[in-house]
Parts: sequence; C-alpha cells; structure tokens
Amino acid sequence: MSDEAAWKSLFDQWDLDGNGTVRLAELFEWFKQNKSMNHDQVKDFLCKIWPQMDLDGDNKLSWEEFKEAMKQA
Ligand SMILES: [Ca+2]
Repeated sequence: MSDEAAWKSLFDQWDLDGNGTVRLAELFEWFKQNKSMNHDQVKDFLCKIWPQMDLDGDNKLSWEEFKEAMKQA
C-alpha cells in the first residue's frame, strides 16, 4: 500500500460520518475508542496535534490538510 493509500484509509476511519472532513469531535471519539486513552489523555494529545493539522483554523480537517500534516510527520 502506498503512503497515500494508507493515509486515506486512516482519514476515512477518522471521518466517522463520512462527509469528507474530520471534525475535532470525530477525532476525539476515534482516539478514545481505538487508542485506549482516557478523556484527559485524548484532550492533551489533541491540543498538541490539532493546531498543527488544522492549518486554516476552521476546526475541520480536510483531506488536503491531512496530507500536509502526514508529510510533515
Ligand atoms: Ca481546516
């Protein structure tokens, strides 16, 4: 699987309602369910990474923003 295909499959997992953008709330739910982190751990983690991913600050993560974040990770 190419990097981009792997990223897309992760992005699709994060996009719980399948509308093509990932909201902070969706990411929050995903990390709680999939990473065995408690509420505070997820909150701390997302406080750090979210601003680096949501480049235009609209509180939604587009596929383009997601790809940029992955390239820099
Ligand atoms: Ca955004």
